[in-house]
Amino acid sequence: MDWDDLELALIGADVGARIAAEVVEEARRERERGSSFRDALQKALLDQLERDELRQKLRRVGFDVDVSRRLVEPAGKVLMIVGVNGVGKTTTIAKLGRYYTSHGKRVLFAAGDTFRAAGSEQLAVWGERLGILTVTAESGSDTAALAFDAAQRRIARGADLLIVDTAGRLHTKHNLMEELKKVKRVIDKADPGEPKEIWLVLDAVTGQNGLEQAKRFHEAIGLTGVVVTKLDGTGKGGILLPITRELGLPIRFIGVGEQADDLQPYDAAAFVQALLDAPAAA
Ligand SMILES: Nc1nc2c(ncn2[C@@H]2O[C@H](COP(=O)(O)OP(=O)(O)OP(=O)(O)O)[C@@H](O)[C@H]2O)c(=O)[nH]1
Ligand SMILES: [Mg+2]
Repeated sequence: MDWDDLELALIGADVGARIAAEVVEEARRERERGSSFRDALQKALLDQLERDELRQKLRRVGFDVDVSRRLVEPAGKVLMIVGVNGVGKTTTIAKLGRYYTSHGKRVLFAAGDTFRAAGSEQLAVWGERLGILTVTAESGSDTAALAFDAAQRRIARGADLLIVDTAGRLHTKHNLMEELKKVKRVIDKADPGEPKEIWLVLDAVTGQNGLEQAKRFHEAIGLTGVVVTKLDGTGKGGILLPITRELGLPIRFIGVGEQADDLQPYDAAAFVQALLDAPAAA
């Protein structure tokens, strides 16, 4: 593969034209310094993903920080999950519930998707399966009211983490984004300072459109992280580069299937490996 092919492959993996050009340029320089093609590319990709300077420094002096063994600790007690329709929000919440309970945390769910009749029930079913109490409300009722109730219940129970589901919405719909802001405000009323975490769920298959979604949600409510789902169903996933680079948002987890265990803490090095091994970059 020559440099032009590589650039096209990166664009094909949804890295975006500008970042693809930067990666190729840096890989080229590395190659000139004597690295193998693969090592040069790996280093160039990692540099794009590793915004954490300390981690970069540690890596340069030979320490490999293994994030997969470290608990991804949420900053606060309430985590709100947002995103467009069908990206995998509710399934991700189930997976996060499994992850955090298996790390000894007491978790509570709020089935905030009161928009669809089955939305709330879908999470309640997961909750039952996982042994996690799910606060539900009737469909058509107010998500903010449910979130308020759930935030109070978390405090009363002394649970470590409340994860709040929301109905899928288009990032272009003003009134729907206003509704999310309201949910956020109301949680803060019940539990001042919360939610400290608001994670956007992105479907890897949506490619560059995912960047646009992330920008809009970020502007509207201030995201603190991203979960990228369905990486099992695509050789793409390059969208992670512009998200960390252009938005400066950390990727917290990746989703790799439909079961409760199909969630992995995000590890830049492992991700780059997968990108290199993906058919789109082959
Ligand atoms: N292959 C694969 N499928 C996934 C993954 N995450 C979620 N799904 C599937 O994607 C579909 C939608 O998932 P949901 O969790 O219902 O998505 P949602 O964002 O809550 O959807 P709405 O509430 O309707 O907006 C389901 O069939 C899930 O099983 C993943 O990481 N890999
Ligand atoms: Mg849902």
